[in-house]
Amino acid sequence: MTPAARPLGPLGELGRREAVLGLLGTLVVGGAVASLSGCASGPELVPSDDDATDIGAEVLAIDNRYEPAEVTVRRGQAVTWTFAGSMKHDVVANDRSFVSELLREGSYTHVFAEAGEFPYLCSIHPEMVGVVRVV
Ligand SMILES: [Cu+2]
Repeated sequence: MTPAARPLGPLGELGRREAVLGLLGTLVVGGAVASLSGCASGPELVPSDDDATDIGAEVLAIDNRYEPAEVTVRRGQAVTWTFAGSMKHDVVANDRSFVSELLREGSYTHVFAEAGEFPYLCSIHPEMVGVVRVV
């Protein structure tokens, strides 16, 4: 029995953890909290541009693919994804510039203001991938 060692052991451990947290806390905790909440609730949603009128391409999100998987639109045009099939899907841009809810029906529209190539996927079916090319 070492009465002094028992309380000091865990306290010493705690002290070390606190020291590490103290050093890294400001750098790490914010990012960790952000990624944890991102994990719990999915990526932060980008509202659908439902009032867009210049729809350059329409994509069907159906089990388990985007049809067509590649579309090209002009800068300023929108892409509308329509959800169908038996499972929920979403569209999540790799750069998070557009992120829909998980939907079984309905649609999601995003206006592309910048030229470029915007790959995306379904957050729960990583094999579902597509790309929007904006020219
Ligand atoms: Cu999916």
